[in-house]
Amino acid sequence: MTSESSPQGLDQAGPALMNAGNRQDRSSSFSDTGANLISAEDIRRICLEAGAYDAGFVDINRESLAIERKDILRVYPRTRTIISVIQDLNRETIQSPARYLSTEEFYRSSDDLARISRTILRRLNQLGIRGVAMTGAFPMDMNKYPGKIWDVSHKLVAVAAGRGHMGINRLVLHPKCGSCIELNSILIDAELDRYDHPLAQNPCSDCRLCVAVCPVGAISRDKPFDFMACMTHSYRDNSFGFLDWIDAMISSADLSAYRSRFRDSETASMWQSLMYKMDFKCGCCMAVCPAGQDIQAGFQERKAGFIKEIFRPLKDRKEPIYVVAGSEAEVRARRNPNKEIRYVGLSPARRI
Ligand code: B12
Ligand code: SF4
Ligand code: SF4
Repeated sequence: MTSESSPQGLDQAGPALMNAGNRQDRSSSFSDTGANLISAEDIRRICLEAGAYDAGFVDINRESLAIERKDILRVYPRTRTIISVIQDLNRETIQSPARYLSTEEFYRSSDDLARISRTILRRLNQLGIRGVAMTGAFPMDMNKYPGKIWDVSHKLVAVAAGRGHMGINRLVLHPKCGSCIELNSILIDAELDRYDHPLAQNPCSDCRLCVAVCPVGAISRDKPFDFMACMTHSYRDNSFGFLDWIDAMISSADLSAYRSRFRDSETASMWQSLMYKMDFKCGCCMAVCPAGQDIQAGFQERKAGFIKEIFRPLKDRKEPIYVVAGSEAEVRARRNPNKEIRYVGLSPARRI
């Protein structure tokens, strides 16, 4: 037997689940009477035993998930509960000016989170609970590109499940480990005896370091998040940049015209992204955020040191910044002499 088919800890969790024995036949006659409620505490224990840093639960009818409900039910029509699964990241790696290490931390943690989510689901399967584990980010539904290619917004689920609140940087800030988390959601067919609710307090301290560090001005306290500015830069090697790359290859008259749009280091970066996984060009709004108990006390005591050691090396990092010509992002990026403007030259027909 594999460890998945005989999960560790199942025998401890099993007897404690209310009416768990009845649930084995539930799939053949699914009509939710609400009679067989599952213990949220037991499911939480299964999540933590599987390696999750934290987990919370939301019912499918929650008002704050109204805009997600149709997509959630399309993915899994029997969804009754959504489990928000949280994985913490190693903060020091996320903060390093060696951004390729930060990229690696994202991906290794995503892999862990995917494995943890599947382990949780297989344990629940053993108890007669069925469901679907989402992906943390990619792959998504590219038939919907350039629209809403994701089906479940893990941020909205995590907030509804009381795992944190969105800060000014638009990331979910966990009360303990702040912004340095990745999220996933598991859709299950069971109703629980208790659900979680949004936290009373937002861990965001309004320090605005995220606003100051963003090289393209995507984050502001009062304006909506500039999705395009962030995506054009940080996701240079993603779908949007990839289309630009194909454009450049097809429409350049010769090699020097191509190299004016993609110099060798940029072609090499695209190669690396295709070979390994997409290189994030930024993520600085996560790196500089001092929210969360693990970091907030130390930050308050030695703010100047934090600015010098963490904020300045990222803010002053010499690097290319990718913008659409004439955008507000270009204006913002030009204010920092350490940044070199590089245009993403998508033809107007391709711009979102
Ligand atoms: C699309 C997407 C992007 C897009 C758009 C980002 C965005 N803000 O939506 C782009 C490509 C720009 C992006 C970039 C990044 N992303 Co991203 N992305 C996603 C994805 C696929 C969906 C995000 C989503 O739900 N958007 C919906 C929009 C509408 O949400 P929103 O802008 O926050 O607005 C809603 C609410 O926030 C609220 N709202 C709006 N404004 C404000 C303002 C305040 C102050 C508050 C409180 C609320 C609020 O109302 C809006 C409507 O409901 C998720 C994975 C997933 N399936 O959930 C990952 C995800 C959100 N990304 C993540 C990460 C880590 C990143 C990057 C750091 C990656 C990087 N290294 O560059 C950057 C950070 C950018 C940022 N500061 O948000 C993590 C976030 C983890 C966390 N701690 O929250 C996720 C959850 C992936 C994961 N599995 O962990 N991302
Ligand atoms: S990832 Fe970078 S570009 Fe995107 S919002 Fe954060 S700081 Fe700005
Ligand atoms: S950096 Fe400061 S303002 Fe931005 S989200 Fe974090 S705590 Fe809030």
